[in-house]
Amino acid sequence: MSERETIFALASGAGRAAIAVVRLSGPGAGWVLELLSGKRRPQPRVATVATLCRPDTGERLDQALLLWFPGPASYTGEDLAELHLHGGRAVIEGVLETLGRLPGLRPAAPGEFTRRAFDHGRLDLTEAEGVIDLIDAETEAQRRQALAQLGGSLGRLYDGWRAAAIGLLARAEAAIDFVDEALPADLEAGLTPAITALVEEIEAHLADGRRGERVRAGVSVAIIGAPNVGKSSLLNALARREVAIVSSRAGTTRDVIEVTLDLAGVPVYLADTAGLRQAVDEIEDEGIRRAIARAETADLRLVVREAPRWHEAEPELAPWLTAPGSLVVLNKLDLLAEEEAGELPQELFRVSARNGQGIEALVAAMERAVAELAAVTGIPAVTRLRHRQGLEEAVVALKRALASPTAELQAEDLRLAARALGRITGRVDVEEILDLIFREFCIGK
Ligand SMILES: Nc1nc2c(ncn2[C@@H]2O[C@H](COP(=O)(O)OP(=O)(O)OP(=O)(O)O)[C@@H](O)[C@H]2O)c(=O)[nH]1
Ligand SMILES: [Mg+2]
Repeated sequence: MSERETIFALASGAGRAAIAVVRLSGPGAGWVLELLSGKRRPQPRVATVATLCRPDTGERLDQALLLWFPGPASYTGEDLAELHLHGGRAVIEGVLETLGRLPGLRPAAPGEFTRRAFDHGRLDLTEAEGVIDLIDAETEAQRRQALAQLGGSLGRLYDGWRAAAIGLLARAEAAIDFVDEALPADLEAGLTPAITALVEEIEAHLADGRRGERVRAGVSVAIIGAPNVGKSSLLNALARREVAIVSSRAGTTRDVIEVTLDLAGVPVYLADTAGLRQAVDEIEDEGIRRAIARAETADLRLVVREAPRWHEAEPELAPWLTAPGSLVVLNKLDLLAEEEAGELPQELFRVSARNGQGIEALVAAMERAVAELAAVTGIPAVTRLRHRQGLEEAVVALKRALASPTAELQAEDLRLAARALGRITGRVDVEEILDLIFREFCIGK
């Protein structure tokens, strides 16, 4: 590898703050610390106060805290320095401008610090993705999952499977060498069950109902029902603010209106939709089409009906009432006298969007359903489509290996399986996927 440039970037958020952190990585990091502070580089990993000055004019830039992490035991695996500055705009600009004028230094590209960490073997690709997810995490479940991934739980699992596939490949290749002789019985006998066992293990991991991907991407919930039953009122009650327009006119909501909730630590996209009925105009017709599309793709549905009319048939709603993932909600409970309310089916959710009755129980049920869909158990789950595709590719190759007519073809399929698994953690031909992954990063990470 040719001598790398030293990169620098503001690692903390943009805008005025108490502290701003500028990070430098590369061979010149230690030299920069000495140049700006006018002192020998500080002791490794010990915070040291220093006055930073422009090297050309001697003008003071800031009273800062310096951290020095000599490579290779740093985040990037290279010499790394952090300047903890006062977070004022002029301080940050003065320091960045000064760094930009120094020879061998340049601003970092998005994700470049983590890319260097990967290049130096400090992280595998799943761990690097864990870093992105942790930065993006907005809920508790997302944080937990990202931390586990960053800690290497997924990487270890996939690397283990890759090692198993390579072990099988070695055995298959041994079989090729024995082609003219009697194959040692244990070699031949052991291979098929071992491949089958690996297939089963990977398939069990894939059959997780997309729990991990849901934690990252969120769970979608659609509110559907006839016009005027109180869908928008329910959305507002659940969101605890007036998001959607409520009116006594049937057909008020035309478009899909979405709010984000945090339920059981998982982001939930709750969508209010147009009431389902025979549309009276073109716009309503389009709204109803969107409502149905949303209901079809949602992970969960709140099917809303009016409590006083719960026994009336609603043909438009019939298929949704019994569909898996549907929670039937009887709204406007406040319109019923107590004894009438007592006659309602107890298994349905009885609420009043107007006075809040029953909303808490509905939220609790939604939380249980969301937790089931996006359970964050101790077991690592598939968190990205990229991983899912690699695992599926490996399973296809392993299954082909089971049916291979010759030892040579079997070996080739096992090699493909190992490569598909290796690509997930970045062990083989990774170049083409690297750019894609690191592009998701922000500058300074
Ligand atoms: N008494 C009572 N009235 C309610 C309740 N929820 C909603 N309403 C009233 O029912 C009417 C319709 O409410 P919306 O929330 O606009 O109903 P919607 O289902 O969104 O209607 P569309 O958007 O037209 O499909 C309004 O007058 C609300 O004030 C409730 O729990 N109790
Ligand atoms: Mg509405």
